[in-house]
Amino acid sequence: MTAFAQRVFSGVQPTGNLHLGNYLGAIQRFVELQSRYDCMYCVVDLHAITVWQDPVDLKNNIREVTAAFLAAGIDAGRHIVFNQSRVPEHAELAWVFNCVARMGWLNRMTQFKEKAGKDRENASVGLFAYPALMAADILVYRGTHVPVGDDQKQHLELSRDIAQKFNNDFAASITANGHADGFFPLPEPLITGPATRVMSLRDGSRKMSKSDASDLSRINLSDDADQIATKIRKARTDPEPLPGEVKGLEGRREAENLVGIYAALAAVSAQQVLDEYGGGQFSTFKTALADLCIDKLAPITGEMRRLQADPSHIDKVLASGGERAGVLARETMNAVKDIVGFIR
Ligand code: AQP
Repeated sequence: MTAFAQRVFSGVQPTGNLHLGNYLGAIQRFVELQSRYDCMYCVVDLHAITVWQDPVDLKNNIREVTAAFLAAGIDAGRHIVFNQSRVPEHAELAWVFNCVARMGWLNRMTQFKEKAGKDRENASVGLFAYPALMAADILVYRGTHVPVGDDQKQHLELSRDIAQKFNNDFAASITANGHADGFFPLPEPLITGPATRVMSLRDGSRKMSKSDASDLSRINLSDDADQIATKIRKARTDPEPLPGEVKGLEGRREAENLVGIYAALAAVSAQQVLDEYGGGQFSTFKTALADLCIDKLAPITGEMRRLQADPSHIDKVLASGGERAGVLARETMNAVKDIVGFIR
């Protein structure tokens, strides 16, 4: 198997209401990985339109995600920040992958089932084929590591299956075209830390999500200090005090979620949080959590607002990132065309 250069790729959908789950599960970790890898962080606008997006809102949301990347500390000079639709090779490779992936594989995707709900007949074809596009996003750069929240684990496994099947199906052609066998790496998910699945503040059985109808269910990256404090104060809990040991959080989803959020924001373990707050009332812990959350998010949200006030700067960052990404994507896509048997 070829030794692949290590490259991180990940994306965030510009679908509005960017929240604390997106930050802790993805963006904060994107920032950490910059010192160890070459990274590509993408605003995945092609994914966004798998469900209806108002065109004016979409433009604003693309800029909002880009601003969040930059405000959180992603260095768009050293790494690559861009929006997906600028690089047509994502869609081009996705088509090839649509022809590699099997219906049975996509039929098993739980996110499609959840998002399409009972009205499957009315869901877009794009929503169904979404994981093949996600595989293309990563593999068009031959990405090796993909930091994501826990909800994306199944899609990542599918990306690996697609890469593996492509490598097997075209093994002879891959070698004949001068590549060592195994044209695509099998990308590894990076799902670590105490907040890989941040749950709704109103219902500990559902993940915090952009599309939840209740704004109280999530902390938006656009919320101010008062909104954050109110949402944490109103967060659902149970009547018991916090336990002293992590084991005591079992079956107490809301408590576990708030402790996980605190741990991720403070960069400590859940046990360390319980060492400090175990045995105490939720009200005390919630006040400390609200203060911590405001403390950590305020510089980021403030910087986001500053950046969003100058859309032309954000657009320049995306244009430059798109150009650099395009060079890499074209190289892969040309090789894929040769391997598949297209004439170019
Ligand atoms: N609740 C979460 N906890 C931890 N990580 C999360 N992510 C999303 N929600 C949580 C991670 O954030 C990254 C970007 O996600 P996305 O915007 O591409 O898509 P999503 O998972 O569909 O986000 P939402 O907020 O849940 O949107 P809707 O409501 O549209 O379904 C990914 O790495 C994701 O794992």
